[in-house]
Amino acid sequence: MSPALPFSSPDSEARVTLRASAGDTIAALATPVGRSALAVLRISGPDSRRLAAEVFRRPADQIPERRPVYAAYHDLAGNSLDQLVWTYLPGPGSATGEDTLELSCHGNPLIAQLILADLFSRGCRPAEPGEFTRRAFLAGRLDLTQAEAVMDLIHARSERALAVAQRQLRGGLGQRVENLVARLLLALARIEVYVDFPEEDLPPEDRDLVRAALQEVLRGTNRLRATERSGGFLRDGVKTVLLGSPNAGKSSLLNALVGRSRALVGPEPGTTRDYLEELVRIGPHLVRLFDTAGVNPAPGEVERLGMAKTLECLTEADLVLWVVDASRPSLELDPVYADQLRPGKVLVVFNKGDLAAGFIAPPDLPHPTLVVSALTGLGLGELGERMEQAIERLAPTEEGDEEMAVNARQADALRRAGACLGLVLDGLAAMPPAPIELVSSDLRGAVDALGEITGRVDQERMLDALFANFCIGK
Ligand SMILES: Nc1nc2c(ncn2[C@@H]2O[C@H](COP(=O)(O)OP(=O)(O)OP(=O)(O)O)[C@@H](O)[C@H]2O)c(=O)[nH]1
Ligand SMILES: [Mg+2]
Repeated sequence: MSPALPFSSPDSEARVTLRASAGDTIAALATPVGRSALAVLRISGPDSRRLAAEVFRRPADQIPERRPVYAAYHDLAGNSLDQLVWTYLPGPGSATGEDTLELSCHGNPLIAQLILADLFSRGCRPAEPGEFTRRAFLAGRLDLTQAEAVMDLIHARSERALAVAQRQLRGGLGQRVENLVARLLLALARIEVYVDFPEEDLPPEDRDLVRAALQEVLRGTNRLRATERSGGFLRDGVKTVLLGSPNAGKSSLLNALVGRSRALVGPEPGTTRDYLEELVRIGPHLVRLFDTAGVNPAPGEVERLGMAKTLECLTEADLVLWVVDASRPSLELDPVYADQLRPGKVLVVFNKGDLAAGFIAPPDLPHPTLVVSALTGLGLGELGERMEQAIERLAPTEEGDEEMAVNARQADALRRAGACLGLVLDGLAAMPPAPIELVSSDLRGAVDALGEITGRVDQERMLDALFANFCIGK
């Protein structure tokens, strides 16, 4: 399933597998509670084979492996609870690395409940949240980035979020991090030899080699860290604010983009008082669209409160759709709002294009413009495309990084690794160079920080392996 990562010795995996499978046997419903064609129950742990033998009334040594079987499930009292399909997968070649049993019963929550209750009375216990994935990690079937990807995959709400989660689940991010770690360890090995021989100084040619390698790792670390912004976009959506004068058609545009009548629309200015938000998919992206109270130069009391909320939304916006009525085009905006309209995050949307035949947007605006009609649908396809392009520009990725997006935990580890590497590089560049013990300790700090990302780095073991390739004095 997961590609073999460098340095994970079979020995260390055997150790964790032992620990994981010394545990108890867990069971849980893997599908939502409710009526459906099927419900899936998962069981993992050392009792899986015994349970299969008991409930399907077969000798324990005649349990088919890796093959679906259709049979009646018998509870402790001997009642048949359901005719279902079950599959037994022995460890370590299962998802959790343990013996597992999977049941597909009829999708009535009562059946699933009765089966679960029976399994519990036979010695299983209810699985805790995430426990199957946790066991997979402990058994070395997944690294931490892959375990996190399982959650991301389940929660993904856009095509891009799906693609990123899939790639991470395949080990894409873990592999990248492990490559960086491997390069750090080579550098560490080169340096540490001299810790043991204090009378020798790190020769200049070694120092240059190490520095060049570390600079490259630092670049790789920063590059990965830069994908955090798109990570935020994937999980929470790109915060996009509809801003403009009262009556420009902001709420109508929100409704058009969402595809249903979500916001109140009215002929009177000042219809929207409080902001409202709605998730919408624009191309492969998830967008969190905010409809706001119009910016009125002479607001009433409640309108003023609404406008304060508009400003709050605006300051946090990733992208702004500045909506202007094309039939009465005015680009005047209170400076408090206008100051937030930094180029790169603004699209000027001239709405009511149906009322302004022949309208041409002023060419001297510092933002891209387009003409639409929320009423007739004119230009809405183009609006989607332009939003898509703007989002791509907000979180630019280097080639090959399109399906990478680190989360906050990973970004924090990358930041700490980068800080350690900065210290190492400063230490090596200083004249005279910093003591080698210090440099090596900072370098280990960087290895540790990166290791937290996958949770797989067994430093001592890797160092042993690496040092084995170095001869003394080198
Ligand atoms: N002809 C035409 N009318 C539109 C268009 N978009 C909105 N309208 C009308 O303009 C009026 C105001 O629309 P809203 O969507 O409520 O405008 P808003 O910007 O949300 O207004 P506030 O909430 O008051 O700030 C309504 O009567 C809409 O039917 C359009 O593209 N063409
Ligand atoms: Mg409105």
